[in-house]
Amino acid sequence: MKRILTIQDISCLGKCSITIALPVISAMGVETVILPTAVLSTHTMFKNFTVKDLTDQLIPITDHWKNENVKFDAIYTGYLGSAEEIEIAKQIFDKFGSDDTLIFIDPVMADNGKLYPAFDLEYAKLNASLCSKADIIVPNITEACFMTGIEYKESYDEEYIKKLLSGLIKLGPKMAVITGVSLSEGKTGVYGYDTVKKEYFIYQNDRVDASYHGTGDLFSSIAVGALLRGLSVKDSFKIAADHTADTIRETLKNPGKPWYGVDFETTMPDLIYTLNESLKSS
Ligand code: PXL
Repeated sequence: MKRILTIQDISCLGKCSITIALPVISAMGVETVILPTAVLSTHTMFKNFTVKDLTDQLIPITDHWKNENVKFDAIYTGYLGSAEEIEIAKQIFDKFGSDDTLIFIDPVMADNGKLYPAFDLEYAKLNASLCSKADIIVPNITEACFMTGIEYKESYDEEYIKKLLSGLIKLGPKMAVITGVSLSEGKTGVYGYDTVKKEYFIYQNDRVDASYHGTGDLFSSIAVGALLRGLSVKDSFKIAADHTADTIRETLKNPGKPWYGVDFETTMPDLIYTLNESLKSS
């Protein structure tokens, strides 16, 4: 079984970061080791959330693993709470990374043209430097703008997305995949560039007109889980995009749906079915 390390916070209530990554990636058949950067009462879209920072634990915990000779097939970072945590994430890549370790970075910090409350421009620059170490980065358009210095646009064309991709690739990752890219009415999906194959790839599905917190974490967890199970990059991102959209659709049907996250628990059996079917035919 492949083993992944995911580094992000635990938002106890909120269905995001580790409370999505751990159940989803584990259910996909990949051993999921967690390194919690902080424990929050909820994610930061709630008012008055509490935070217990765990930055001082990151080195001792990973030193212990290193002494136990633990190896990881992939390291996946999501929401990192501070500049110091970004620096420590870089050290952890160096500590455990080898040519066979997939470094997958979701530079969670912004959406809809704005940085999340905890972050500033300096943090965005540091996130850009973290991305230089990645095999795959998966920013949304807003995050891509903050990291490349390119102006954010609500309406755009394919040329604009290619310009963002080229800016992201200059940061140094092997592959950049921009999420939430809508190139025609009623559609949305991903647009990526692979520097090894020197090719663009695009996948669009039907847009669901609702936005929920944690859907980016669901998308990234599925993509990295599928990659570790051996699916191709294109199939992994297709499953991630389709399943995230299906989960938002299912959530909208639930009259008692929470405002703060999606019902990924309801759609988990479908995800595992789709994954198994894709593995059979790949
Ligand atoms: O879903 C990303 C995320 C993760 N963790 C925390 C957050 C957010 C987004 O706002 O606040 C604590």
